[in-house]
Amino acid sequence: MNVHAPLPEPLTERPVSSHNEWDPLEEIIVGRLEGSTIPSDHPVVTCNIPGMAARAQALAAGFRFPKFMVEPAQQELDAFIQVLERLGVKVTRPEPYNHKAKFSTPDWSSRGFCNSCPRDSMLVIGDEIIETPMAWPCRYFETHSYRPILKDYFRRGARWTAAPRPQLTDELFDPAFKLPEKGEPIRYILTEFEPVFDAADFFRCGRDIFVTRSNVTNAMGIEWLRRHLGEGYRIHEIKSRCPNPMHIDTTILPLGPGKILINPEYIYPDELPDILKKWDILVAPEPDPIEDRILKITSMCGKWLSMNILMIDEKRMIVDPHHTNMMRQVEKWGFEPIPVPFLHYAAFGGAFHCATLDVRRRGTLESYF
Ligand code: ABU
Repeated sequence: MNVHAPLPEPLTERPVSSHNEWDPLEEIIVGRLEGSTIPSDHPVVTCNIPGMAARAQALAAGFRFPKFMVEPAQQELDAFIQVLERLGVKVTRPEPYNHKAKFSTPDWSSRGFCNSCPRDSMLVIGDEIIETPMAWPCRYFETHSYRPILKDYFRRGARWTAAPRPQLTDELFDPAFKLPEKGEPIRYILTEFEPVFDAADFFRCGRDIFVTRSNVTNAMGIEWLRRHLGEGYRIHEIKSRCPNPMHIDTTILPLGPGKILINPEYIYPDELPDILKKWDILVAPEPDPIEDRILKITSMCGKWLSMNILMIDEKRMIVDPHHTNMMRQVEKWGFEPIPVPFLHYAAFGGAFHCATLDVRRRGTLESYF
């Protein structure tokens, strides 16, 4: 199969329609880097950023990301968009936005961050797009840069919801929180003061939706989504051993019906929900180490970003060519990797899955279990 062959013409007229992570991709929102600002200092931010980047973030909080970080990431982003378009996928972009502007609630003030990762702030379930109640104060107004897109989808028939806007006052954060040491039970910085969640802590397999709790998603947030979606969906919690969990898409991700990719450090197969144990469990290979000093210092992400794959359909996937172990392994499993260099984007919070939000995939709502 020619991996650059465009997808067949869309069959659906719905502006938002996506039920899983692998149906043929028709339209995707891709994030933007213009206006990116180093996140304002807060314990919920620093607890999730790796050592060196966290120290730099604390010193430079509220300043624009420097050019030497933005420019190479922008080049990679532009090339990624070209690949998607060549594959016949419609690419939709948020507005450029001044994330450096200071904003306040009655309780606190902050500057913004960026809209590099639409995967976090919006969750697509079928024809509904849900703005999520995010726990990072600097992301409080992040969806505003997507509002023109959201209004357009809404005018064309999509359902558009915003979860209850959280207060993000001190009661939400455990002041005594420390990252667990090796062997200690996993704990989280969040209390159950109010529902919060990032969309990237969930993945969708039709009527079954899977979630990991994290330092940005609490039990109340998961329960809010469960009640909101009602009886048509089942939400299953997956136990992760990640000591600083933030987002499911470097821990476990479905690659197609019956195929689940797992991070062997964070997921123990015998602890998976029973329904997932029946799927083929594909163990991600050890990530290829990143030796470049600047990339290592500036990354906001962990080494398992090699797993942050975007499925174009059940066979084709976008993978970073740096991760040769992953490229070779997915080929052995019968997939067709499409290599796109993207390592510099890690400084802005992710790779292909994080940087995108698939709003339309051709397919119907199904039960895969
Ligand atoms: N937003 C996904 C990246 C999280 C990680 O560092 O693994």
